[in-house]
Amino acid sequence: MTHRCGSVAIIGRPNVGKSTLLNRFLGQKIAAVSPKPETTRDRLLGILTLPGAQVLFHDTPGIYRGAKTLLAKHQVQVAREALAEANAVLVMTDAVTGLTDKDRDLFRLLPQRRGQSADEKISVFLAMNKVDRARKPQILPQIEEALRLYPFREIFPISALNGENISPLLISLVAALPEGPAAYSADQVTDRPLRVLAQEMIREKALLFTQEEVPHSVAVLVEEWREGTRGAKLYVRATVYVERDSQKGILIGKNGDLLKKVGEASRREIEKLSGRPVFLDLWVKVAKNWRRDTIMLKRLGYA
Ligand SMILES: Nc1nc2c(ncn2[C@@H]2O[C@H](COP(=O)(O)OP(=O)(O)OP(=O)(O)O)[C@@H](O)[C@H]2O)c(=O)[nH]1
Ligand SMILES: [Mg+2]
Repeated sequence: MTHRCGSVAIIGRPNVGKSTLLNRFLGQKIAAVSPKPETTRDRLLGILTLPGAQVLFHDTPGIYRGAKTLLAKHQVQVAREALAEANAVLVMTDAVTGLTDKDRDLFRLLPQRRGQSADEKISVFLAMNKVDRARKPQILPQIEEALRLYPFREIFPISALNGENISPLLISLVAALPEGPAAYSADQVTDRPLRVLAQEMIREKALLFTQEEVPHSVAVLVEEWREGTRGAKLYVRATVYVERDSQKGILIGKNGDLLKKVGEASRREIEKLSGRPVFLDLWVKVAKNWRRDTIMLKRLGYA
């Protein structure tokens, strides 16, 4: 039997559901998901091992034009690199909002197919997500417009949230991958250490419980990660960075209530990831304008 292995870049404008889909494919949550745009800031590898194939999914930050801060430029760069390196590309749009100018801009970045050139080898699929909330008559015109703009190999209306149409999509993606042996062991889900996934879960909760400009100003660093001995809790000390004193106040909240909520919710996620009880020691610090600061971006892993 042939065995396939290759990478699939999941690409799309912010907030269409790329990370939700990655988690859905893996059947496990490794990527942060939130209703705020620009949740994903870095490429995240999710490894799906099947009986006849291994799919290396690359979740990417949302692509858009006019990125201003160093962090935002990094995000767009990361997504473009993943797009350039993938064996197959899965573009995602939002069926509820329909195609927007940001989607149309993104279609222009996709590999152009000219005759039998090398680019022909890259299959580009489109997933129109969130169909659980879209009206059926809305979808067909979107498919027609998408096909006028780009020769997608196949288009799938899906719901990353409830799993609708995910299996046929996965079958087509696997068929588009090159033949080859598995690149990772069957039990490996990502190449990132647990502590990095834990940082993402803490950031997800900080995003969830804050509004306006605060989510964009949040970064998380795990400073200490100590395995408990003989059934004792895993000790995790992490710092939530914000850009201004006022944001620090917001994140801590009255009597520390908000930070407590963030801490409890993220502790539960880290316990699921690590499979053991966790003691999470959460701190908030100000790093002035870190999104424009090269050194800070490096420390936070965004460079
Ligand atoms: N109704 C519905 N909501 C969805 C679906 N998929 C994702 N969402 C929601 O859409 C929001 C954004 O989801 P994410 O997975 O974080 O989107 P993303 O494309 O990774 O966003 P960025 O990382 O910011 O680019 C979240 O609130 C999700 O719960 C879906 O199929 N249906
Ligand atoms: Mg994301």
